[in-house]
Amino acid sequence: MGESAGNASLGKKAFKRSRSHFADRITADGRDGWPVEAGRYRLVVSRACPWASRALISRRLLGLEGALSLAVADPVQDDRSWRFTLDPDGRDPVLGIRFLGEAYDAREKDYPGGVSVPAVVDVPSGRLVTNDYQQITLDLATEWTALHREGAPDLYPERLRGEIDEVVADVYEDVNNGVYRAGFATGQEEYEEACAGVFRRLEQLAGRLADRRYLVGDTITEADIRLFTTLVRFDAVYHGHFKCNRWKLAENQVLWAYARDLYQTPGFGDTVDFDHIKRHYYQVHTGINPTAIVPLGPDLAGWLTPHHRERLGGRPFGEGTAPGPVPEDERVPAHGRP
Ligand SMILES: N[C@@H](CCC(=O)N[C@@H](CS)C(=O)NCC(=O)O)C(=O)O
Repeated sequence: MGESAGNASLGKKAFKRSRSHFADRITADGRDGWPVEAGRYRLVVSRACPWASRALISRRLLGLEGALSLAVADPVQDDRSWRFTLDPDGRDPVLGIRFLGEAYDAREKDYPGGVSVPAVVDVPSGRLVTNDYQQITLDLATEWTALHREGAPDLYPERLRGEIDEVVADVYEDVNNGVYRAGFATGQEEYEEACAGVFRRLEQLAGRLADRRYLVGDTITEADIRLFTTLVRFDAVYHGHFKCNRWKLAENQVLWAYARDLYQTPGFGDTVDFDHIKRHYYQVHTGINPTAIVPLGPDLAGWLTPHHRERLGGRPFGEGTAPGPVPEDERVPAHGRP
């Protein structure tokens, strides 16, 4: 069950994110029955979803577009959850299904949990393999290496894993999930505790990033991907809709520059659709936005302004290189970009 289902049942209980139910892993040795194989799997995302966006970014940075195809769901779910209404006839052209739930059903009939993205589906059988968003990106980085592009960065370097794991645990608790706890709080105290935690952690991260370009080591890693997906949504949805409004990202010099630096790095900003992000949050969470009105702002032009973070040194891709252009059929439409 995802956070929207939590929203639908806003009761007295604190917001709690459920664990992914389908946690099979796609690995080089295929030990769970799902070996890494070019063309076999389809990554289903919503560009609105921060958890799915991690996978979108990793796939681009690692150059897996040709090996792992992509389905983008409509940002606005209906009562059957994620649907492929952006595709001709409302059907995913590869899986042939109208709702992501059909792949969940093919895997486990009458599965009682929610239908969530990201999801990786086995194309030949049409069955869901995994919706384990915490593991999917780690596996793309470490298990799919045979299919990485030439010059792909190491997003989860072995010698830095301890530090990355520590940083992402705090980022998850207070930032990635902290904004949801604030946004879906049903009591003043619960909200204040979560909101204060978000900003306490962001201030600590700003301190860490003041004189270093990236969170861990001197290259882009999994840790940056995970922080970025929350930061890029911050002023557009978390500041207003989730009431995380002590300050805007654009008012924090360090984090705003850090986020712009990543946004302007190939593989990050080119996956982001602000139109999908805003419509999803404001239209789907009617428990906290009953009118479903989508605000006009914020002005997105700032995302493209110079960030000057090169002065801190760092090598975005380490020994590797930047990814090439976005495949034509995956380009984010103009109204979703600054
Ligand atoms: N798979 C995780 C996290 C991923 C997640 O929450 N994704 C959201 C979108 S951002 C989702 O698909 N929620 C289900 C829904 O909205 O129907 C979960 O089960 O909580």
